[in-house]
Amino acid sequence: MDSRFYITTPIYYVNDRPHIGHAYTTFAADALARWRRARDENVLFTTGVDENSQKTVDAAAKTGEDLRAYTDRLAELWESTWKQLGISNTDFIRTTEDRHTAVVNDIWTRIDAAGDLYRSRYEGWYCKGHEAFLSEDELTPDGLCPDHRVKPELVSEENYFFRLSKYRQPLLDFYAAHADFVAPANRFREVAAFVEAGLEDISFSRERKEGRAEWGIPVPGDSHQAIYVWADALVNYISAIGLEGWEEHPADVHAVGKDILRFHAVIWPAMLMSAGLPLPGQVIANGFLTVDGVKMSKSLGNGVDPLDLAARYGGGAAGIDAVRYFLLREVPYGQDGDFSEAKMKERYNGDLANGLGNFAARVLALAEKETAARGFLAPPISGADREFANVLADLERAVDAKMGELRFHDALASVWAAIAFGDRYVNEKKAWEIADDAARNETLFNLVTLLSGIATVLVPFLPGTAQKIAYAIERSGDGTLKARKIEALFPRMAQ
Ligand code: ME8
Repeated sequence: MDSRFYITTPIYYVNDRPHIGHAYTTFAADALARWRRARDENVLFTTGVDENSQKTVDAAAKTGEDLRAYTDRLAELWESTWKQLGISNTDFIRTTEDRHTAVVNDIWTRIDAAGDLYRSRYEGWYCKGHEAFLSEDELTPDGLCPDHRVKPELVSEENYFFRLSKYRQPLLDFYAAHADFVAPANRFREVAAFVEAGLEDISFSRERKEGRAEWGIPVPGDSHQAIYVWADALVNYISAIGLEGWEEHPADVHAVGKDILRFHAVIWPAMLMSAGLPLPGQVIANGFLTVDGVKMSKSLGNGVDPLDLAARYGGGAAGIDAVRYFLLREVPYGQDGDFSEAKMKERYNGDLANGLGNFAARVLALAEKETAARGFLAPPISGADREFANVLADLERAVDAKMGELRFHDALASVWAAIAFGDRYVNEKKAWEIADDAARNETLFNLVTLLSGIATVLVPFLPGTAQKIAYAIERSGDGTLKARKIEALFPRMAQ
């Protein structure tokens, strides 16, 4: 059986630093990657940066840095941010790498050979401030660029066009045969309706002239044109594994935000059909995060830096897990959600410090005492408490089922229900004052088993915390357990 699992995040533009919106998509992909790995699948998980954009040129010009030096610095910033956040990606793609350029050339050549590229005149509104074309619907009602407040110039140039219109029916047939191709389902309906309404061919290149499209991958055989940044960027998913690798096993999941779903669920599959290559298994799209109800944007300067945020919640693995927990627990995947310090603190103190942290601390402190007194905790002779055994088995099943449906928030709610059960169990049994050795041993054995099971299902969500708990519990071949106390997992924060 092919146990490979290939998951990707978008490759992010280097005109900006990572904020928690980018981190959200990346954490969701990371949770899925870790979940698959825990099921012994051989996971390939890629992320990276999209460099061949006019935005890069503009951003570098603003800093006054050399374009190459700026791009290298930003690529390094993105890669090191993911490393510091503990993202388990197995590769990092830059679109200025040779391995990418080579595959982009191959794909372009295949699409051309299929007769799906033709030259035509492109007319559009060119904004000098943006150094980019704006579509009619991006302009203000009186025809101005919304950012620069000037009337863009009507430019007309020859470009290569991709025959996207030809793929309307093949895409609809493909969607009909793959009911899970886009998730959540409501987004799939939007995509299908958009394609149903008809597709227009799209400009796939830009004329290279001074001050425009000088940066980017030249069209094979026509150095006067640069490949449109999206026609270049989407190919990164193949560059990471090579054409043969993709033919053998294309991506299972592309994790993206809702803003770029059409590129991934319409244009990308059409490009692959044209190039005679297999299609990805699924495109999943998260909703948009706002900060205190306002969209994150550079001009507002309200983009929350995920590393700063993690540092404010204790730093290290605990701070990172707190951010991961908040994002995956608070916002049902696919819906828009809001970040605020107040909500984050509430989740942190309520769910992490008082909930998981307190439960782990109680169980491990009691179990350490018992381990110190008797050397170990023995499995109950009477056979485990039925209700207790069911809680763990149900939890594992529930988490698996919910992960499969991308209901991260529900999977976490199930884990917290098991923690609440564990808290009740400690209190009802009064584990700390049971006089009978066998009964006390059984109760503590059960509690440590529950905590250990909770840590296992938390691996995709709170990897650092799961590891700390796992390290505190030692299981021997004969089924006995030893446990030791650990430092507070999530020290309470002042209100
Ligand atoms: O679009 N809430 O890159 P990008 C949730 N280079 N997710 C958010 C978000 C927010 N407020 N802000 C950003 C590009 N994201 C292209 C992609 S892929 C072949 C090329 C996430 O830097 C979300 O996943 O603008 C969104 O789709 C992505 O970042 C856009 O990143």
